[in-house]
Amino acid sequence: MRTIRHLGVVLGMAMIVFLVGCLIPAASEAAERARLTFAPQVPPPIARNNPAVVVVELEAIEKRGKLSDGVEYEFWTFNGSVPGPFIRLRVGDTVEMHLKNNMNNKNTHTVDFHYVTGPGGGAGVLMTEPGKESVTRFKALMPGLYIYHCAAPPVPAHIASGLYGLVLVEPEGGLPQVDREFYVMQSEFYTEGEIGEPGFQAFSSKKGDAERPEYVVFNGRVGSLMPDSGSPLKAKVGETIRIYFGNIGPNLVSSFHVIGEIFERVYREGEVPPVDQPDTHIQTTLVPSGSASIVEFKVEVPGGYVLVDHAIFRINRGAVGVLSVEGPEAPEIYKKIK
Ligand SMILES: [Cu+2]
Repeated sequence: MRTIRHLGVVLGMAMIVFLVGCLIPAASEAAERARLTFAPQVPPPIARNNPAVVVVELEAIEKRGKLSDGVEYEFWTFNGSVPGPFIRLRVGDTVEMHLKNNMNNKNTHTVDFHYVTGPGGGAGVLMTEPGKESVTRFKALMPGLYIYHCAAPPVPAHIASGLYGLVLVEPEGGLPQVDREFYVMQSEFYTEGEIGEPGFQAFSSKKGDAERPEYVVFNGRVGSLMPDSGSPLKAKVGETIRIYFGNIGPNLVSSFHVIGEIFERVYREGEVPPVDQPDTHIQTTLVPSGSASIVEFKVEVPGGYVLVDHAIFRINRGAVGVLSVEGPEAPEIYKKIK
């Protein structure tokens, strides 16, 4: 009898421990690791409808890579890629930010996040020497599509070398659903040799000062968004497309245009849908250096749609890509008669 009563007490205590164990995680914010993607891929929409603690891990890596066919450049990258990863958050999230600076790097790096409210957008507290790691906490106060970039001195050289990317902070309730989302970022490269000059090309601070780029590209190199690139943009007739378009410059303003399409909606300079009165039926949209816009459109006719900076001589410097659309012809919209 005493044994049974003793067992009852033990079971009761175990039940209390179990219940407390269940209650503790529910009482604190859920922590999760941000799912990062490389251009032109975008992470899936945020599924939760409450803020969370989100761990974001970036690593500055300096490495030589291909800028164009036969042309190499000393890229400074986040996580090995130019542009750096796309980071997707929700308004109200607390970001636990980890910045590593690879031990083989020669330079100090940091990040200025345009979504961060506070001095330098975090650049001061994230300043990190090679082989070190910095950890910070930032709260995402406002929804938007934001640039992030290195801001270690000399800032222009660090940006011109490839240290930038985009952060999307979703509003409460998320963004309206679309069929496909793409991540495209425009930037310039200032090389000692003229465009096309083969071999390794060092960064030219002089050309940066003069605002005379040799290359103007989408997603970090010439041809990254061409059909044979290994990361082409593809869609099907009838689908809705959303492009998160960033322009880091470092000098030029972009006149972003998709040949053969009209942007049904444009959200300028970091604004995100839904908004009461979006800008509609836009042919070309201006994206300042250090900003980003969202464009949305539906593809009705199959074929190739060419992404350009409509300051059109820049297509000769690399600012060109293709969205390939497959599906049935639509002769009621588009047809050759003779
Ligand atoms: Cu840097």
